[in-house]
Amino acid sequence: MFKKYKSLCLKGLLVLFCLKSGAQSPVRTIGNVKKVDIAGQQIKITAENAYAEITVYSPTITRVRIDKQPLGPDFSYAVIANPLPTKIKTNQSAQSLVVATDSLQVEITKTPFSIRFLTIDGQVINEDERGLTTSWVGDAVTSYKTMQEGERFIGLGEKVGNLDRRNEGYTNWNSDKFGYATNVDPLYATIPFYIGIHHQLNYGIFFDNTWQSDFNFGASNNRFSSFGARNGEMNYYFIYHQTLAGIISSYTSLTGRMPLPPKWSLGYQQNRYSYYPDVEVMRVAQTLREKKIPSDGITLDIHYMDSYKLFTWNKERFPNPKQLSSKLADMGYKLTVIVDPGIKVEDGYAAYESGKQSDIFIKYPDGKYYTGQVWPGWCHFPDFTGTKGRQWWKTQIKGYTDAGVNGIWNDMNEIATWGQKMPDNVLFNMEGHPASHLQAHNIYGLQMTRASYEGARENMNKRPFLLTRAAYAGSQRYTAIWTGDNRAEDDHMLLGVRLLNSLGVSGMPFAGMDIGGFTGNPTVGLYTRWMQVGAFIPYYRNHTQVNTKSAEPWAFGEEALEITRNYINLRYRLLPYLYSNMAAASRTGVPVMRTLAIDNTFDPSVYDTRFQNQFEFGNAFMIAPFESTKEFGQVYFPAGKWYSLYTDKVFNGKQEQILSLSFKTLPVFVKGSSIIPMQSLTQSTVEKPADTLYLHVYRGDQPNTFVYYEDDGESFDYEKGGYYQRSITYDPAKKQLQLDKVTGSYSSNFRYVSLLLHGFEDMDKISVNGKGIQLQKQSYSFLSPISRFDPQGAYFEPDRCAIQQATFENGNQLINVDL
Ligand code: NBV
Repeated sequence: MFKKYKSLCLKGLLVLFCLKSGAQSPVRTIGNVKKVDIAGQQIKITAENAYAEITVYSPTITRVRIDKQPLGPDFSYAVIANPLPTKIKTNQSAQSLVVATDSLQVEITKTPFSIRFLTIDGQVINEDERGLTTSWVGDAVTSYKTMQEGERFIGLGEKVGNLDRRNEGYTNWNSDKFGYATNVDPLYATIPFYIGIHHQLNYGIFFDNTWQSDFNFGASNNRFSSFGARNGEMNYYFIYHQTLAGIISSYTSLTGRMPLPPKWSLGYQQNRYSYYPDVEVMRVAQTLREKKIPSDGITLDIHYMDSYKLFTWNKERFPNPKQLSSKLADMGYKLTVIVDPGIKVEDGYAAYESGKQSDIFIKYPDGKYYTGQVWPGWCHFPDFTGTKGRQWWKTQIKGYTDAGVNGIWNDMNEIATWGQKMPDNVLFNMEGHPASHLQAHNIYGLQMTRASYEGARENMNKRPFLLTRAAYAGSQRYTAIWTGDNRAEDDHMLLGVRLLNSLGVSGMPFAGMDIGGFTGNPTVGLYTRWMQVGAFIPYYRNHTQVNTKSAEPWAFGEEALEITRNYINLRYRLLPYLYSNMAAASRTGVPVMRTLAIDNTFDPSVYDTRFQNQFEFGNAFMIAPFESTKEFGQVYFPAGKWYSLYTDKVFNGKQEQILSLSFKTLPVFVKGSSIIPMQSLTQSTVEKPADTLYLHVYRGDQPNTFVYYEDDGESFDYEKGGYYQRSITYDPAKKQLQLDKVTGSYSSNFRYVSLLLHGFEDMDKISVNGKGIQLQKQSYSFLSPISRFDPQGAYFEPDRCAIQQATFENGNQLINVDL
């Protein structure tokens, strides 16, 4: 006993001695720089305890890699860009090394190693917190950055909390969170990219590390912001740009942009867990048409399968899927089906047998397949991180596309298994560099959607629609995303808006949430408000859990149906505007649904928690969503001049207003100088609109350009120039509207342009290419009256705006309109 005590004391003394002498600190730092090699745009650094590599990717992007051992081969699932040839200047002294492009300086201090990013005129954008810099605790690596005065943080993808993430901490580990509370982290997706904002400067940091990662924006400390991972390299891209939109563009130049979605996926989608059998699907489709609710998509959830076995159809419920999809197609509908990664272990089941034969399932280190439990029972899971696994999956996807399916909805791809404790030691191919589950987990969903997208695209030969729950940075190249199993609660509607806004600044512009809420039953008020907000959400889908009440637009009474229809109608009339904006997002990465912080980055009010749910839909509309229970709402108007969508009443910018709220209308405002192309109402995107394009222009003080875009909406011809694109510029100083010459080889669907002028009451004439045209005074409404169930007259007579209208021929040539 005494002997044991004596030896324990000796051990304790030894530890104390080691810590005091600094020999054995549990934290490993980089230490002093010993050697610097400059080779073109790359600087290799050897320090006392680590190795670093600084690579200039472009004038605005610099990459930093640091590891304890010499840096290994470079590999990323997220980054698809290579460094662009960039002119750099270097300046080295005994104390430091400065690498400068024409818009950014990177300064490396040598004793000890520490990095600062500065503007060309020397303002600090971001700097390592001296004394902490980048360091390791065991294998976990973290970079610590000095918290700048007043610094705000936005982004990080699908993360709960406020728009400004200051004082919060987050973890990235894709997780299945059924009916999550509004403060739960992590959720389903990992996008380790955030934007820091301070002193009229903004920057982006993309930490490309797939292990479980942690971000700290001043949580439990008053010194630093930090990002790190449980293992792997410190590997981040630093992006500096003057505008926030420029940062998003730079980030998506690295990780890729959304391919142009098929137009039908921007229409209204009707969904539930699950519509079956086939006659029920047809009943829903027919009811939507009968009740004149414009719609484009119907989705089949897991009950279409035979005992939840993937790539099978339940023969009783869906005896002839091809016939169903073609009947739906005749009615203007596209069919989307859910796919889960788990393949049931069952002898004789075709996918199981062929998966085994092709040897594509993930395994334990001893070569035995990993088996986890999901809907069908015990399952194996394809390894999407290798060509063989993806190739196998693509051949299976063909079964769906052959059956006339247009959309693939990728669920449970975190991977979700019952128990939620998938073992760490399951192995993945990782393109020939075997990795454990710990490293592969966060990219499994990304690689699954890659295989689904490539399979669908190859087989269909037209644009497929893809939806996913789990994601990693770069997922936008293949898929849209939705925010999983939310609840039918007001807070969830507003949280959902913030999640989608955050996904938008994080490179994923095509996003949606379960409108109406997945778990529980919404009140009539909440359902209606949510459906109104949905009209301004890129992916507009109503979805609900199994065993909840019906949640189709007609399930909440006549009044809710009328109001909901009014907004779905508006959505369809806005399709030329939305489609053009989606095309812009696929060119630039800048999202359609966007936090006000994108255009008003340095205005503190947009981060105010009272106003943080307000968002823009393109740069013309501002939506102010409020809880369905509120009678009054406080709205903040950022700089500029804002028109009420319904009355054209003008609100000046940089002020707050208390507005009374109504169940029948959602507060929507239009920015002065906006240009909004619209079309006549159709019941689906398959139906051709009338041949007039309605071009709304709002008088303002600032010049504004809208890039109008049209194409066939379904093929890949646009990649070869098969589009119709023109810039439309409104210049108030010149009193001019100019429709530029068209580029691309597609012919517009619109023979005429009808100009609808808002705020131009003093005018009675315009001239189009020198020819005078009389303006017609009109009263106009974006909504329809609601009168169907009140024989005494209109139950809801929407407000109207006074506009001036004139119509002229469209075409491909330049059109000059003098106002
Ligand atoms: O496939 C059923 C559901 C689906 O409706 C939902 O949207 C997914 O998030 N799925 C999850 C499986 C489990 C639901 C409890």
